[in-house]
Amino acid sequence: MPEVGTTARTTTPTGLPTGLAALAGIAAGAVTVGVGSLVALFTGASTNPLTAVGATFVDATPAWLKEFATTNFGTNDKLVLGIGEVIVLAGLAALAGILAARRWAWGAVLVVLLAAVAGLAALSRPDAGSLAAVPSVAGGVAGLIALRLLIDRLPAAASDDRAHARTDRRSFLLATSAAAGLGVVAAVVGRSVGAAGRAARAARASLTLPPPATSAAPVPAGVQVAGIEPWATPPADFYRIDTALAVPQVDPATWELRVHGLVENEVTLTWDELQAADLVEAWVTLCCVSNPVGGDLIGNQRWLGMPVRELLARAKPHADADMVLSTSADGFTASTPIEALTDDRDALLAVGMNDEPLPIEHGFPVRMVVPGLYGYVSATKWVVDLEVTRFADKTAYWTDRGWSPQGPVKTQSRISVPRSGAEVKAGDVVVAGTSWAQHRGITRVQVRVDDGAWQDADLADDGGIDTWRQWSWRWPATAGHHRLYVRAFDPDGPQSGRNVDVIPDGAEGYDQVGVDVT
Ligand SMILES: Nc1nc2c(c(=O)[nH]1)N[C@H]1C(S)=C(S)[C@@H](COP(=O)(O)O)O[C@H]1N2
Ligand SMILES: [Mo]
Repeated sequence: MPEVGTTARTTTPTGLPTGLAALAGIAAGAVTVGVGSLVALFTGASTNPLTAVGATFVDATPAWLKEFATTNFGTNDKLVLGIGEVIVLAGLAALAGILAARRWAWGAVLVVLLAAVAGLAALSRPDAGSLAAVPSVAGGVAGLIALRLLIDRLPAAASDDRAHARTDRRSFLLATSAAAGLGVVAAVVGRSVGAAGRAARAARASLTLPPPATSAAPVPAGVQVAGIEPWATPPADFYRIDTALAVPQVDPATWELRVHGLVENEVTLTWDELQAADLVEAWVTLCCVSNPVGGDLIGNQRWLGMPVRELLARAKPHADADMVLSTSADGFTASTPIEALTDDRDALLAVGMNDEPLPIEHGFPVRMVVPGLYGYVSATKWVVDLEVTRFADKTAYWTDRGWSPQGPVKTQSRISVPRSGAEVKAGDVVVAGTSWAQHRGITRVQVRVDDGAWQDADLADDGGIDTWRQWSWRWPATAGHHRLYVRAFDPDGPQSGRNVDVIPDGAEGYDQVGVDVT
């Protein structure tokens, strides 16, 4: 037994206050995380030990678990992951405390192991620098010191001197809560300051985008149906989907986009060269393959960017290339058919959204936007690399996790009003919503009540084939419980009514709402 104190206390295993030892471990764990988070302010948010472990876990997660997480937690999946991580860590830290109270070396080894796992995770991130493990090492050292100091102050469970025992206990609890409190504050400060991304934020704030060489055609006022979601999604409400636990911080001054692979000329595009190109403005509706029928992982915005086609023309792809693998600063990849990037559609290296530089979490400074394809195969944010290749030779991030290598958007519809479960009065009821078939266009929308006949809805004005289209229908509602269905048509015919899950290449089926008419 190592000495665990010099005052009168028992050192027999049975006499050790296990609960207090666990508390000491948890406090030391908080110190570890707190110090790690503070040091990560200097080495980058992705080197934060909790973030690095979480990100490694995300990349290693099998498709079914990820699918479960997005289905059940939606865009809160990152929060749920963070909470899960803290719970697991608290358990392991408590164990380290209990072990250390019995035999110091056991507890110490567990702390070192945990720090080593975090450090290795940080070093293995695609955007890791040589200092990536420093926060984990610093956190581990601080955690070891804290653990030792607290274990040395552990009061005995059974003591003859009750007054003495009480002061011992009080001073231990004070030291433990101080350590835990400081650790948590440091972790919160480290994360919130780091997440805000000072460097990228400052760069973004000082930017002015050049005007478009080709402006988007004016949007007809009649694209909007009254009383439903805005046709132009406010950037703050634009859905966000990515694998990044720490939003990549990319400085436009050092940003480069390398084009290589099956090309005649390797090309490297800088921010200044991108700004000097003829920029195009286009309204494009972006949506996620994980969007369930009726879901809201979809948004429509005006993007500003350089056509990818022009950059590829400089590189001169070989004739046998059929795919471009785009890679982000944090190692995400997407496989886009080369045809979608070289035909006449507005496939953009986007720098602007809604007349402003891209929001940092939507890909600042440069992302891809390709009309007609789901985001996972086209919309790479924080893009830094384009490899011209073949579907037969390379696979992208989600394809390696069970999703289809190709992801054209499926024609879909959503009923926005009335809401599911609504109670409405008999008589004229407005049924309205949105349909999309990017790069094909919506030609017709129909609504069905219960098992009645399909009825044509009124289409709102058209914002172009790359955007969603709103519609409305006046329903002569009769008393009772009714179910409303919607389906859209593109130039190839009606959308699929089969119920198909989102994996592997997007959901199919009719959106429907149940309504009580009184
Ligand atoms: N770097 C990076 N880009 C990414 C992703 C990602 O995980 N990492 N996710 C893609 C997916 S699945 C979608 S649906 C869109 C979402 O873009 P948004 O967050 O701007 O709405 O980004 C795409 N681009
Ligand atoms: Mo997505």
